[in-house]
Formats: sequence, structure tokens, C-alpha cells
Amino acid sequence: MPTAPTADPEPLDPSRAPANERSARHPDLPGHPDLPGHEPAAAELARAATRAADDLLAAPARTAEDLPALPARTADDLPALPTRTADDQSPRLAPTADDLPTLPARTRLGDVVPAPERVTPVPDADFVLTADAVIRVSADAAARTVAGQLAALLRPATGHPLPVTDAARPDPAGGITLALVDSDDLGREGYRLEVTSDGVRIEAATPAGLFFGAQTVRQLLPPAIESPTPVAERWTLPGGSITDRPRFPYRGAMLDVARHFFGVPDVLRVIDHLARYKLNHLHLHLTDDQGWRIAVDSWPRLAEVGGANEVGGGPGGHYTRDDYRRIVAYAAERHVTVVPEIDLPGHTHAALSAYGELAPDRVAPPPYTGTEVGFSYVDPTSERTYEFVADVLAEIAALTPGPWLHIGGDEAFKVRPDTYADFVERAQRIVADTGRTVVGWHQIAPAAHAEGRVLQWWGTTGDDPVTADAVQRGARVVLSPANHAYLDMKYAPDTPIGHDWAGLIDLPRAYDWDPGAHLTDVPADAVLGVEAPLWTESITSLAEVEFMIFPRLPALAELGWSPRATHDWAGFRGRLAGHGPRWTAAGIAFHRSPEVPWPAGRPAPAGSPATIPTQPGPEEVAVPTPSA
Ligand code: TNX
Repeated sequence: MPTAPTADPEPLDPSRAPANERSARHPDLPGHPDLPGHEPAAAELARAATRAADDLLAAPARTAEDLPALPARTADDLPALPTRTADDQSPRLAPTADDLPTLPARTRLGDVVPAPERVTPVPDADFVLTADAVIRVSADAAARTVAGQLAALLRPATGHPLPVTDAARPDPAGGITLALVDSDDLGREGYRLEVTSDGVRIEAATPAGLFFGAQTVRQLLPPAIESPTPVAERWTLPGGSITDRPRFPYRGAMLDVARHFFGVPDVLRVIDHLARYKLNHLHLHLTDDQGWRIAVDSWPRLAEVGGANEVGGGPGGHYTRDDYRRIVAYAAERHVTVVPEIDLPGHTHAALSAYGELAPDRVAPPPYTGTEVGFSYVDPTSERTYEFVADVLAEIAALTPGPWLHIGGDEAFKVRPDTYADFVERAQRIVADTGRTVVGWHQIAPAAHAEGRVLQWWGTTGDDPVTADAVQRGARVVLSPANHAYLDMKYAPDTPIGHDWAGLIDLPRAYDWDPGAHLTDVPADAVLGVEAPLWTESITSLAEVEFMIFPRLPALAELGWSPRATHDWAGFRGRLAGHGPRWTAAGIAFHRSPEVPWPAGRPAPAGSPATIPTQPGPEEVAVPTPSA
């Protein structure tokens, strides 16, 4: 429940302040059309932002799915690799390590983000992935899927065939082995990695653990491994062993597809980004005042009418049921759970514009393309509203295999607190009827407890007795403190896009908090995890999304995954520095945070579509020794 704004301490916590007060005190937020003098607004903001950002970023939409499909191969399908002798001068297509001068291994075993739990480097045990390497995997179908994914990640840059073979077969050559093992200590997502000069072995108790281990292998290879086309490189992995598992089970990011719509390819690419950093939840903010983005068969005008707009007046869009299924399936293959949000009872202007019967005055309003918040709500006193909620949530639940349904609950400033609590309690029961567990923004805290419910906390001061009380009554929390985890906040005053109502969030600020100890009177065991939300009032393209999430999302990922004992800013910035060239090779736009000693730019590999951000980074800053 939003508490009285007059009781707010300084600095203003907008998570508890009415919208009008927010814009009045934070004039950077474009105002509601009702408020005179506040309408350079959305379209202009978005256009200016795009113009200003154009120089800094531009990246093509690409996901693993867009890469040319390589046929699934086994060792048996392969042409025999010629054994070369000194007199054999026949040309070969893909370069092999033998063709290259020996380069020092630039990546060290501990150079992984998020920092692994335990790293034991072994000198002189480096492994080189050569053209004859295979990926060996046990018979389990899900494990084979991971092996295929790893092969697909490594083939484009190496040019190696990397056939996936049965682990039971005798090892034809050095390679990478994936093994499912019985292990209590690795948990549901942990893995063990061993690199010796003879090969690489990933062990885990689950396919998810193998998948996260594969992401670590990817990061231990040279940055050029991210190139979509073959690169002449010595593909060395540093020797030693890693044992790793996450601190929190819920590690996520949110994409607001309501303020600006992002099509399926963009969302798939964001899922790829999550997977790189071992994040396992994608929260989709599917509905808001400016757009309803998911087709609902029982209420078709929601998407058809409510989806046909966005901030600034663009055409918007929505996901068909098949689009949404494709997103969910793509995420599931990467061990990412989709958390769909239908924001209720506020943030519902788009729904009202499609169905006036839901509005308190029963009149469908015209579409809204501005960026104010807190003015709309479905009528909480009408039974028709609850039919709408039940129909929509049942359809979304049927399309969503994951356990969570997010009902929003934020900024319903026009609904009286007691009516609001009654509404939330009914909505919570409707979610329970679908067999799912309810998630809501922390404003739902005052409502009665519902089995398993999760509050997503987005305040800016760690002292929140109302949330602490809900936790006492059984709620768990996902932490998204707006002044640390909000990816729509600007990095610096001159960041061309984003907000600053929760402050500027540079990389140190994104990294510098402890989810286990952030909220007063909320014990670490009530913290399910962390999530970084990206609101998109001013964010209009995939390149802008990437610019806002890189490098802050990896910081959040480390807070969610790594044991607190590894938390170390100097180590983090040193490890992260090596990711700049990876992003460049992968064509990912990013902000060159001045606090990071990015390596001096090397040209992008041949064939890379990357447009290198031109913002200068600091030259030749000493790289601090990574923690491992
Ligand atoms: C607050 S955080 C909101 C969103 C805005 C965001 C902008 C939350 C639950 N609500 O509606 O997009 O601020 O930063």
C-alpha cells in the first residue's frame, strides 16, 4: 500500500509517493497531459534519446536462433580428419591452433562473472580446444541438449566441427565432457569444472548445472569465442578446477515491453544475455497504461486495441499466443523461467481503452502515450473486473509453465487503501486457483498472506516496516532496490536515455549492496533473490536496451549468484574488463563505464557485425588482480 507521501523521509522514495508528486519533485519525468507545462513528453524524449544514443550504440538483433543452423552431428558423421605431416601443404579451411603463434593465455581461471564459489588454478594444465575435439555427454536427453548448445556456441568462432558424442564411447581425442552425476553438494544449479591439458569436464546434478558450467567454459575461452564467424585464435582454457553454485535461487531481469514494445527476436536476445550471466528468471512486464502486449482469447480487444500504441505514439504491438510460447520455450531451453506480469489494479489504462466496462465510469478512454503513472485503475467494486482478472490470469497461466504469476500492484494511487487490500486478496486467490504462486510489487504487502507469496521490493531506503511485517507473516522477497538495481536509471548526468528519480546508478552503485542484508528486519533466508528491472519509457530499441543493461546486469548477476565472501569491487571490475571485447565480438552495445579498465580496443574480428561504441574508455588502467 502506498503510505502517505507526507511521511516520506528524504530522499523521496517514489515507490511510496503519488505520481503527481513524483513528477513535481522530479521534473525530469515527463508529465501527464493533465499537468500543464509538463509535455515535451514521451515522443520527444524518445526521439532525442535515440538521436543522442545513436553514436554510442547500434547492434543488430541477433540471437542464437538467428545463427545458421548447423546440422546435429556425431563423430560418425564426420569426414576423417587428415593427419597432417610437415610435407602436407594442402590448404585447410578452419585455422587450427597449430597454425598460430603461441599466445599467452589472456583469460585466467578466476576471470568469470559471476565470481565462482571456489577456484583452484593449476599452472601448466591449460587445455587447447583443437579442430579434432569432441563434446562427450552421457545419454540423458536434457544433458545432450546442453552439449548441443555448447557446441553451437563454440562452432561459429572456432570453425571446429565439435561433434556431440556418447560419453560411453572411448575418447577419440581430447575434448569437453558433460556428465550428470549424483551429488548433494552441487544443488539444483551448481556444477564442477575441471580443466587439464587432456580435456575439460563439467559435472552437475542437473542439466541446469551443466548449462551454467557451459557458460563458464565459454567465458574461459578467449573473447573472440563470441565472434559469429571463424577467427584464427588459439582456443586455450586455463587449467584448474572450479566448484560453483548460486547464493540465491531467484536471479532475474525485467523487461518492460508495455511502454515500448519489443518483438520476439529482441526478447530472445535478452534471454541469451541473461543466460550468459547465469540469471534464471525473465520477468515480462506485459501490460501497462500505454500498451497491452499479450493476446487473450476471451478478451480479444485487450491486445488488438490496447496493444496498438506505445509511449510516444508508435504502433506498439503484442505477442500472439504462439509468440509467447516461443519466448517461454526459448527461455526454458536456457534454464530461464518466464515470470509474466499483468499489472493490476492500476497501470491499466490500455485495458480500459479496450473495454470501457472495466473503467470506474464505464467509459473507454482514448489511448495514452505519455509517461505519467498512477492515474488509471480497473473498477475494484465491479464483479466484471474479477471475471476479467480470472479469465486473463487463467489464460496466462495455461501458457506459462513456470510457477509464478506477477499481479503488479504498484502505484494504484487512486484506489483507497482498504479497497486496494481487498482487491489484492481476491487477485491472490485467483492466482492460487490457477495453481501458481503470486508475485507482486511490495505495495501488496499490507494484504493478507497467501501461500508462498513473493513481494518484489523496489524501494530506495532499506527500512520498510510494512514489507518486514509481511515477511513476518510468511512472504518472501525479491530485491530490486530502485537506487541500485533499476536499469532504467542513468549512469551519469549525461547519459542520453533513462530516468534519475532513484538517483544515478553507475557501476559501483549497481554492485555495492548486499541482497542478504539490505532490508531491516528481513532475514537473508526470506530473500528469494534479486531482479534488475528495465522500464522502457525512454528506451526504444534493442541497442538501447543493451546499453542500459551492460555492464550493470552482470553486477546484479554477481550479487545474486556469488557467495558474499567473493564480493570485491576491485576484483569485479578487473574480471568484468575482459567482457568488453566479448560484447564487442558479439555485436552487443554497452556503456563503457569509466570505472572499468577496459582493455585498449582491438579491432572487431573479421565478419563481426559489431559497431564498437565510440565513447572513450580510460586508457591502460592497471587491471587489478582478480580474486582467484
Ligand atoms: C516506477 S517501479 C514504476 C514504473 C515506472 C518506473 C520508472 C514500479 C513498480 N513502478 O511504472 O516505469 O518507476 O523508473
